[in-house]
Amino acid sequence: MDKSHKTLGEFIIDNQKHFKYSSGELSSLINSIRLAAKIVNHKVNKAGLIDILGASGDTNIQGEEQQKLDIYAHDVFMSALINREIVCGIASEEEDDFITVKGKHHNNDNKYVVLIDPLDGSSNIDVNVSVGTVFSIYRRITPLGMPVKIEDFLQKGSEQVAAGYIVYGTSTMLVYTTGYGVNGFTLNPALGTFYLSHPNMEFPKDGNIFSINEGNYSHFPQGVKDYIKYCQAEENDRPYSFRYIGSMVSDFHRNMIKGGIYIYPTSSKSPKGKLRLLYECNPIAFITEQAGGKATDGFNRILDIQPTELHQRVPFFCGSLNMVKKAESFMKKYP
Ligand code: P6P
Repeated sequence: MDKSHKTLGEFIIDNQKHFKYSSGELSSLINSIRLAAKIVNHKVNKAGLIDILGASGDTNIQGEEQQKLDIYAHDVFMSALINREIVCGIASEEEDDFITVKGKHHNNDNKYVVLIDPLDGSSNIDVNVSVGTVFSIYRRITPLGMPVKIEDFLQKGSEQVAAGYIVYGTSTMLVYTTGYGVNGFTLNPALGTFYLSHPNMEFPKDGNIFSINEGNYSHFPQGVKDYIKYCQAEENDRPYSFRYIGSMVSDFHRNMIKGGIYIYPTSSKSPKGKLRLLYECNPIAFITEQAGGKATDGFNRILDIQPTELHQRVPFFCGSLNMVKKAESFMKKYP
């Protein structure tokens, strides 16, 4: 099986020409993420056997209880990214502010910033449900040689040069785009090698899976309530299925393969939504559009939103083109 599949390393080399800016730096950056993914995967896969389950006793800037594996994953990705002379700054869900990386010559001449959710869905770790890492890569916009600034991180999602996720599921996959389509790589744990298993991934234009936490139904905007009722209506020519894992990366990955829509709307409990624009919605939206899907906040394209703060939240409607359009048609009735 593995003989017929290109490795991630070979794929990166073959597609080097696509990285319009990079003389290999972006390739090296993807390689550092590959390494970190293997290390985190190794820990995630044996979480029940070592003292890495449960809460760390700390909370992040969102006031959310940090899991031990959250912090472990954060530390692994930080060291993998910092050790390569490519990144000048990193923003992480687990850090209040961004991290400046001066480089080994302390001259701030690295070109890329990375924004990352080291372990999304981490509340699922203790119950053995899949979790994920999401990352987003930009070129800095402030002058080389100067310390990175907040505006390097607050760029629109349309400016991303690469984005991807790792899903630590029944198998571990790394899925990413550099703006030339979406490709998925599956880890062979015996060899420690990622193989190209899902070339040129495409979001089905239609689907019948909707992913939303219906427990919050009474708190949803009326447009979302109407869309849910539409999906559940008897007269539907195609019965919908409700699938919600509680781990956005896993729900998204399944929907991209089978067709579907993931919605995390505003609610009275989450007035701006729950998902973070910079290191969850933007990278997933980039991948979505590259695969032919659609990602909005219910009204506006996610990649066009001008960020104003590092950890800002937005409502998120993401998935098959025609399903998102349908959901938006209900939202538009209640602007
Ligand atoms: P709720 C995980 O914390 C996450 O950010 C997403 O991965 C997931 O889809 C969502 O939150 C789950 O949130 O409020 O439905 O439990």
